[in-house]
Amino acid sequence: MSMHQHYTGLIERYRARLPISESARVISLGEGNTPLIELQNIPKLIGKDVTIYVKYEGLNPTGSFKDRGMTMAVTKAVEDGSHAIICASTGNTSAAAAAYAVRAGIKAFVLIPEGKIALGKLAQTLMYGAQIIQINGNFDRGMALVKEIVDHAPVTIVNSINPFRIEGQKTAAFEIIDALGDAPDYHCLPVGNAGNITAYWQGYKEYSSTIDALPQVTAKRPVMCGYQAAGAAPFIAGKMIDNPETVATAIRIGHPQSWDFAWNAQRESNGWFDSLTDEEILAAQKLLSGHEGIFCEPASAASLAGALRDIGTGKIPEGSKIVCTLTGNGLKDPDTAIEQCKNTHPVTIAATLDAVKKAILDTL
Ligand code: AN7
Repeated sequence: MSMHQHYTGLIERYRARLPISESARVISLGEGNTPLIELQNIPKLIGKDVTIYVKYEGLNPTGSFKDRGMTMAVTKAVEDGSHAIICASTGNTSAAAAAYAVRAGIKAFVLIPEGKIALGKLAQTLMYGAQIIQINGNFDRGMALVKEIVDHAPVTIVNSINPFRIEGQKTAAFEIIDALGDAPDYHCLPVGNAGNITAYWQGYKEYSSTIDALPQVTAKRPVMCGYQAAGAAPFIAGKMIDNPETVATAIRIGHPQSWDFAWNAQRESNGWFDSLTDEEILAAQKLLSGHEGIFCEPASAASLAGALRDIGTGKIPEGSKIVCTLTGNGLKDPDTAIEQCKNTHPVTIAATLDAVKKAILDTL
């Protein structure tokens, strides 16, 4: 075998487990194959005997897990002869749709809520050259419009109601089993539309049910723990909510599209949904960056915030192996990061050796 195996994306890696035809032109940017990083400092800090891994999806080509679903959705759209895709988005889906569309040579239309998209996501989507349709309404309104517009214009929806999105995203569970040799005990992730929790659960079930192909894998499946922002927590309310609000704009969603699938994942895995305040989410984001060197966006930190709370109360017992998905890169939302560090903003000093020496010695 060559020493220089070239990774060409998750469709090639998991082709046998994906609904993809031999002849399809694969639209890929080398997505997937993201690191599963064991936290070294935070477990000691909280004084608990747990093993926590983070699946760092922020290292995908456009900086979020959406690329996993988008490589499949756009490959399928192109195969079906579509010339344009459309999505509603809180930001990451629009960036991914825009990138894969331009790669494929088709058009992308993205509906985004005005003023509620993190800066990095807007910058990417502009640079990839998508048609941005900014609406005077939130994500849920945009999603409703996208579902209607397909009867009036020749566009393919690439939100996670597109089943190929879920197919692509399930590969994250495959990668975790491949890395650990088995599923973890608990899998924690942020929940917005609930496409991702649906995809992971499908992935865990599919991989653990084919133990012929992978004799080392047992039938173990994780408990699925879904975390929402308190101001945008329909799964905790038990019903859709109309005016979701949270600093974690990625999950500012009140009408999740994968409602039934997500409840199914919760029931089948004996898992749960819970909510975190914006303060708890931001504290977890800072804890992770400041103690492990891993920078995720606010929505992603809901997974760790939830896990740490549930480890603290013993709901997740000591001895457990836990995976938290970090859905998006911290660089996506520089405004929130800088705002969070406003009390540690650097002071400017004279450009002299003395002043720099003093600045260092005062701090050591
Ligand atoms: C960083 O981009 O819905 O529960 O339009 O960007 O599968 O919806 C983003 C969702 C978590 C929630 N973390 O995942 C969009 C969008 C990040 C996200 C979620 C999103 P789902």
